[in-house]
Amino acid sequence: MNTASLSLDEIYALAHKALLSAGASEEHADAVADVVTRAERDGSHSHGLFRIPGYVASLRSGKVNGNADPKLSMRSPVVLHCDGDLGYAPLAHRRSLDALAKAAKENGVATLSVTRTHHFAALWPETEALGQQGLVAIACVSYMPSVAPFGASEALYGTNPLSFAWPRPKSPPLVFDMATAAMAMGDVQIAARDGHPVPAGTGLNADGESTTDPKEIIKGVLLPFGGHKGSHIAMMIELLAGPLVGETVSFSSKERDSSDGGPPQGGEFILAMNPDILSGDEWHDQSEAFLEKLDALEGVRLPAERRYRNRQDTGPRQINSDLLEKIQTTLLPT
Ligand code: NDP
Ligand code: PYC
Repeated sequence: MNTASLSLDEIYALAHKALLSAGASEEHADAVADVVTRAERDGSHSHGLFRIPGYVASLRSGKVNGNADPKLSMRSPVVLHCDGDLGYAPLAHRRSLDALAKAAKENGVATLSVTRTHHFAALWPETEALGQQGLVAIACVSYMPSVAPFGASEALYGTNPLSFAWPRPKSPPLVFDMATAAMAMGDVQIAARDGHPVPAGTGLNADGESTTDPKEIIKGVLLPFGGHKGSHIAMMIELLAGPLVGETVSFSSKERDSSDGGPPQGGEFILAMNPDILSGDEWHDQSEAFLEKLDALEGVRLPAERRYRNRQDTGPRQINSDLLEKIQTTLLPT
């Protein structure tokens, strides 16, 4: 794979310019470019610049409102709702997460439902931000049918990621963020682009047969991780990020979608919990002892450790040359 070296500032500038020139407002371009840059910084390549062509396509098609004005409202002291106004999720997060944190800190537990939004990013930016404020957080979104429920060979579930954050007194929060598909679609697409096979069990071809060829999986279906157990977690996310928040499940999101290659309209469910209220202020003694024991086990590494380590390197990042050329030649003003 040919790559080019870009500083984090250059990555931000490229994303920001492409979004602005496709019609995003300054606020949206900044919020999305920030999330894209942080993904590249942390090594979350499938949700960094790789997503810019999809973001631009959905602005150009008019599906996403580049001038969306997300509005936060309180349905109760602990139930917050953000109407995304058909824009991208990162600006809705900027306008809602501090209020969610405040409600959870005061009341012990609070939820944020985000509706009429388009989520095309990793989920750790939202859970990590809540973890940094001393809260336990869970977030999930659905997508478009790409994953066959356990036992089926037809897609119904999205790749439906789930992220969890746990605050730590002396270190950054413990965070995991994972698709409930055996592999995120973005990583399957990157493997197809780079000509790499994917592990057996990732998906099926269009005839319902197991394959390690990512191009065949893109024409067929992904499988859930962990057989029936992962399948049920994907089902739960369909319900939490759809009907519970007042949005659609993946299946209906696709029916409404214009197939422009960008993210579908959908919802997000975020739960924040204050362990000081739920447990009392001794909670971290036990959790720290547990996490230290876990971390000390031979062969174990804690989730987010890789990202946090990557983050310490403030130098340039290697970006796929074809992707860079595509953004520079077709998505920027001439
Ligand atoms: P990975 O399988 O790469 O990683 C999942 C989690 O496990 C991460 O927290 C990761 O931490 C951790 N992890 C990975 N390898 C190990 C290991 N060997 N030991 C311990 N922990 C490990 O993620 P996915 O490919 O499933 O998902 C990638 C991204 O795609 C996510 O950020 C997700 O939010 C995003 N996504 C977004 C969607 C959307 O609709 N917006 C849809 C689907 C996915 P670490 O990061 O430190 O490696
Ligand atoms: O990688 O599966 C994925 C994905 C879907 C939407 C955003 N990322």
